[in-house]
Order: sequence, then structure tokens, then C-alpha cells
Amino acid sequence: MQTTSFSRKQRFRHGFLAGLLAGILASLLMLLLSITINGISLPEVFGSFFTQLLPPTAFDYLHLKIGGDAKHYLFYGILVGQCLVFALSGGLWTLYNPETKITVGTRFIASMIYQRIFQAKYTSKADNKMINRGRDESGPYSEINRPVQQGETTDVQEFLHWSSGLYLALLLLLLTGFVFLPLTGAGILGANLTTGLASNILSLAIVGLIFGLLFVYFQNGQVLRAARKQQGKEIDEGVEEAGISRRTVVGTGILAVGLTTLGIIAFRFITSGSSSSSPVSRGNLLQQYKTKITPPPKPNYGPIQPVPGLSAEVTPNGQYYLVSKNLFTDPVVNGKTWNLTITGEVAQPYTLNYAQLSALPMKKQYESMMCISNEVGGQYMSNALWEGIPLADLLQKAGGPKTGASKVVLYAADDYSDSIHLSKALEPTTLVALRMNDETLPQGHGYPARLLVPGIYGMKHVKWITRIEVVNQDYQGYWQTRGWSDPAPIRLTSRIDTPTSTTALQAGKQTYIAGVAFSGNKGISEVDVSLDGGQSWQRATLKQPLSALTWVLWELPWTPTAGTSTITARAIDMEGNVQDPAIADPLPDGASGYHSITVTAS
Ligand SMILES: Nc1nc2c(c(=O)[nH]1)N[C@H]1C(S)=C(S)[C@@H](COP(=O)(O)O)O[C@H]1N2
Ligand SMILES: [Mo]
Repeated sequence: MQTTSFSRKQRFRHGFLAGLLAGILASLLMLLLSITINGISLPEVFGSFFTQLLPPTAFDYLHLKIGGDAKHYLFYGILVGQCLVFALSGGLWTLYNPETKITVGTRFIASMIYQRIFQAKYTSKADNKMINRGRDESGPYSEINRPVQQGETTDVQEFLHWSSGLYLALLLLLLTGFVFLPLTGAGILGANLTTGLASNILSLAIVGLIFGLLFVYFQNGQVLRAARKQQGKEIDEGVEEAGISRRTVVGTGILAVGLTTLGIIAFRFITSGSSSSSPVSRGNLLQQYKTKITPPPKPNYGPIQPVPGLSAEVTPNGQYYLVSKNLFTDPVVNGKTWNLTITGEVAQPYTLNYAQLSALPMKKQYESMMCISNEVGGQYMSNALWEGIPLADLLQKAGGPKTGASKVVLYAADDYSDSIHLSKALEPTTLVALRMNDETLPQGHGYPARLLVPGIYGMKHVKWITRIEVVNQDYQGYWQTRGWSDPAPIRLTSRIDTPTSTTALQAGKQTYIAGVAFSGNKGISEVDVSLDGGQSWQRATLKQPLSALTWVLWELPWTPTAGTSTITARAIDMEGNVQDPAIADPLPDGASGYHSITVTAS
């Protein structure tokens, strides 16, 4: 009698591949559910946990790139990891198949359903047809139910019931819900997440169900193919080849995706390191550096030529820099059901809906923002006209903060939170903004409402706010628990927008050096440009800013000489503080140093 026998390695491989395929599809379904029904996205939860575990310096690199592509790589990396966990669970499940312990009843039902749907079976009846496809009394499990004969291998146990897949899914679900999620701080079944317990359970159950069924489907398909191959006297060559090539293709595909992801991260890492070196000698700059000029310079306002490459003074909404912690998608909040709660250490907590909030008196102000992970000369800086309700008014409406209150915490729809000091919260320019450049706040910038808090970095400008809580103790926000500054005042900076290292300059032909300078809420009194590595400085013309809270456009006419030139810029704020030339990475307080570029004229 012919028997098929699979080695442990083969059995593991079958389960692993089946788990991988089912895991990929289940993971895609998970993402789909997270977008459509606000289901839980485990890669998002684990990504957030992972960034908290890493030492801040190790994560610095990734945060530098957040808003760019790196966070997506992190996300896809974790997604690949999740698929591998599915695959591993499939391999182990097949290897240590606990099927024999599953009741005969569920086996029978599962086997019936299996036959009904797929009409595929594997049988070793002595009709010399080891494999056939078609309806028959014996199902794929008839073999298992038969007592195992002496010397016979038990490969057929690799055929799984639907119920077996569901048991595996249940096991994974229990592990996730009661072990892994609580370990990340998300609570049992992710109860602490804003997605909500009901939506978590529903989405996990759907994903689990689909994974379990697909796993059994792929597993049995593979066993069938492998058995055919082994007993292959009557195999259909075409089918067999298709089986092998599909397996090979999938395996190679996964490998390729994984390697590409790693490659891109490595490439980014290498190139980011090389671009941070500055063409200007630090010694010079530091030697001559005076931290403060008293009295502060009087700004040199004047007309600015509209030169190509210079930032628009007001950034259009579509071009405003975008940063969020969210690895996959930002929350889409429904303004019709959304409301904002003011609570904590206040006399009368209350809740307003969007219409009620919009009806309150609003204030318009130009304000520029900068991300704390922006490097000197970087692009995570923009300016807009905002409109919103002063936070002080909202707190006053609640009877004001109680004595002893020290901080205000802002909670958002994406499980992000941050705090600001009460004194900062009460400043008249701290707003809960509903509008941006005369439009409803765009979704990506925090619709329905975001915080504006001039003078401190972008991370404190909490988007998609749901709750504002006055507290009487310290509170560390999302980025603070990852090593970043809590007070987070903006560090004075200036950026050369034009020319760039790739601009084709003509020697002897006048052009303009131009850019922006920003201090948060301390204004800009002067911007200087040096063409000799900081030995001498020329004063640029400043465009009178739209408010005391915005960046300032600056410009200097310049006639390049043939060859290369190095251009360096520095700013001075309205208090006379001079931009710090010491190079500092963004972590933990924001970057410092001077922006320098090397250009060539011919
Ligand atoms: N809810 C929420 N608010 C958030 C963030 C976030 O991830 N979630 N990111 C912060 C960071 S780090 C920055 S720099 C600003 C960016 O705002 P923007 O995308 O409108 O430019 O939003 C801040 N507010
Ligand atoms: Mo940021």
C-alpha cells in the first residue's frame, strides 16, 4: 500500500506557507477594516509601542523622517512582521497539530462542509487512484478517523478541519487581546484605544475568522499538492507545475518586499548621515558668536523681489507641511457626531458639538509652525492664517481653572495627547482653531479642531482634539514619553530657500539670496548672510511680517563670482538673541546650527 509521508520540515513548511498566505490576506483585511469601520490596526498599535521602547536616540533617526517616508517603512516592516507571526503560528500549528483532541462532532461537520464547498479530497483507498477530485463518500478526514496502522505515516493529519483553523484563530485572538495588547499599554482587547472596545472585538473577530478559514484552505491545498507530487504517478503535470510556481512566486515575493524595505531604510540611513555635514568651519562661527545683542537691531524692512524658489509668505493648505505619528492613516473625524469636552480641574465641565463651538467668538491670526524634528534648513515649517476660539475663553466658560491647576492636557482622536502649561494655555494667542487660510480645517491638519500654541514646537499643536483636561499635576505627552522636550520652545532658525546647490548660476550676473527666518513668537530683527564662512556678514532686507507669530521673508542681492561659493545665513530675534551656531540634532530640544549651502557659478 502506498503512503504519503512528510518530514517534520515539510509539515512545518506547509503550515508556514499557508499561515503566510492567510496572514497576508487577513492583514490586508485588517487595514481595510481600520479605514472603513474604525477597526483596530495592530501594526499601528505595535508601531507606537515599539517607538516608545526604543531609546530616544535610536528613534531619533526615524522621527527625523516622520512626515516623510520613514514612518511608512516602519509600518510596512511591522506589517511584514505580523504576517511572519501568522506564518509561524501556522507552521507550529501544523507541526504540533492538536487536531486529534478536537471532538469528532466538529470534525464531522467540518469535513462535510469542506466536501460540499470544495469537493476536493485526498484518499488512500486501494483503487490505485491516490488522488481524485470529485464527490465521494469518504472525505479528507475519513483517513484520520481510521485507526492508524502499524508502520503507516500520519501525514494525513496535515489535513485540517475548518474548526482547527478557527481554534488557531481563537488562540491568536486570545493572545493578542489578553496578553500582547495589555503589554503595550493598550488595555485588555485594546480597551484604552480610541477605536473602542466594541470595534476592536468586532474587527479582530472578523480578521480571525477569515484568517482561520483561509489558513485551512491553503493548508489543505498544499497537502493535496504535496501528496500528489509524492505519489505522482497519476499527477496532472500542469497542475503540479502551477502549484510549485505559485509557491515559489509567493515566497520570492515576500522575500523581495522584506529585502526592499530593509534596503530602503539602510539607504535612507546612509544618505541622511552624509547630508548633515556642513561646509562651514564651526570654529570660526563659534569664536565670533555673541549670544545677545543689546539693544536689539532695528529691523531693516523693505520691498522683496519675488524670486523663484523663495517660500510663499502664506503656505497654501495643500502645501502646508504634514506631520503625524500615525503610521498608516490619520483619523477621519465625523464633524456631525464629534464633540469637544472641557473637563478636569474646572468648576463646570461641559461638552460642545461642532455647531456650538463654531458659534463662539473667533479670532484670526497668522502663525507659522515648525516641527521639533525639523533640521536646520529643513522643510517642516509653514505659515497660515488661522481662525479659532481662544483656549482661555473655553476654560472661562467652564468657570476657569481651579486653584492648584498647573497644566492643560489635550487628547486627540488618534490616541495622541500632549500638555501645555496653564500659563501658556491662557495666552490670548493660544487658540482652538477651526479654520485655516479661510477654509474649514483640512482633515490632515486636524479637522474638526486643533490647538494653536505659538512659540512652541508643532508637536504641541494637537490635531483632531476630542477632550481638553485641566490637571494639577505633570503630564507627559506622546513625544515626551519618547524622550522629547516638554516645554519645547522654538529655537531661532533661518533657511536659505534660493539659490540651491543645483541652481545654475551665471558668474557676474546679479541674482538674489533669499529665504525665511523664524523664532516662534519672538519676531525677527535681522538676518545676515556670510560668503566667507562667518568672517563677515551682510544684512539682508526683511519683508515686514504678517504678524509677530510668523516667519519673516528675507533677501539679499548678490553677484556670484566664477567657481564655488558657500552661503551661510543667521537670524537675530526681536529680543536681540542671535541664532545658535552650535550644531545640535533635533532630539531632544529641536535642532540648532546655521544653514549653509555650496553653489557653483560659471
Ligand atoms: N493628534 C495629533 N496631533 C498632532 C500630531 C499627531 O501625530 N497627532 N503630530 C504633531 C506634530 S509632531 C506636528 S509637527 C504637528 C504638525 O501639524 P501639521 O501636520 O498641521 O503641519 O501636529 C502635531 N499634532
Ligand atoms: Mo512635530
